[in-house]
Amino acid sequence: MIIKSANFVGSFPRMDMCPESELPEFAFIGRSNVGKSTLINLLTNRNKLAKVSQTPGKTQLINFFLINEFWHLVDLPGYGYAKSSKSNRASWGTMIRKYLSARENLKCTFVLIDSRLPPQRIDLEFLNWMGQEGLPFVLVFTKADKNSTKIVQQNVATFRETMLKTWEEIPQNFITSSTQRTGHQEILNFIGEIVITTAEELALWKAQVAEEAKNAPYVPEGEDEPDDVEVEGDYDEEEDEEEQ
Ligand SMILES: Nc1nc2c(ncn2[C@@H]2O[C@H](COP(=O)(O)OP(=O)(O)O)[C@@H](O)[C@H]2O)c(=O)[nH]1
Ligand SMILES: [Mg+2]
Repeated sequence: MIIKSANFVGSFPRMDMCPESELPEFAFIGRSNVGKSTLINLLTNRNKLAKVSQTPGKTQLINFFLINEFWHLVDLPGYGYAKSSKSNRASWGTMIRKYLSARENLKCTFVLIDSRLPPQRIDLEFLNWMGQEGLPFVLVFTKADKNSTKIVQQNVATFRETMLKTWEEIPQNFITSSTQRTGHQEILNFIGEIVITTAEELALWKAQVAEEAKNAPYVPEGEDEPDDVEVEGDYDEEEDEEEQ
């Protein structure tokens, strides 16, 4: 997928304040400083779309971006910043859990993992919660340029092995570097495949609506139009009302 447009939609403090939408949505989350903002900038090819933060853990907002006018990229606040207060962390948990488990158009969450580190408890706990909730996610190992390919591969393997102690299978993973500008195209292609499916479904649905409109009963000019003509997509509601 090629990014033709990327626009900031807004920042929202709570799930129920997020814009209502049927567009496919993809969320990005990870520990503070894992490289989330940097990755979002790399993905969208915009230098300052997501602020590369100097004060990790400070932003506690859900940030929405509209990509190619057709899908939402959602930048979730980072977790596990040591200096954030207990109450801060608790409200982070509630807000994020609500968004992740209740957002119906959320297609997949990208969970970012620092490729330099051995498996971190906070990441594993978060992933276990995602698993318990049955929420779809993939892993992104960031900052791959900080070590040799061999060490990165070893760390990825260790992470997967650790997960396999409690998981039957693990979703796929991506490896990214902002300095080498690698890994982002694979992520975009992954998103593209899901979005295209949805686009096809949308086109099909539109064709169906057009077909139904074409087959609607002919109404001679001057006569009262039945309520359900020319009200695209409202047929079910109208029928329901008649049955009552
Ligand atoms: N070398 C290298 N540094 C990175 C990479 N990704 C992020 N960083 C750096 O890591 C720091 C934290 O990145 P940021 O995107 O602000 O992390 P966030 O808190 O998860 O949004 C910044 O200094 C980035 O420049 C990467 O792939 N390679
Ligand atoms: Mg950030």
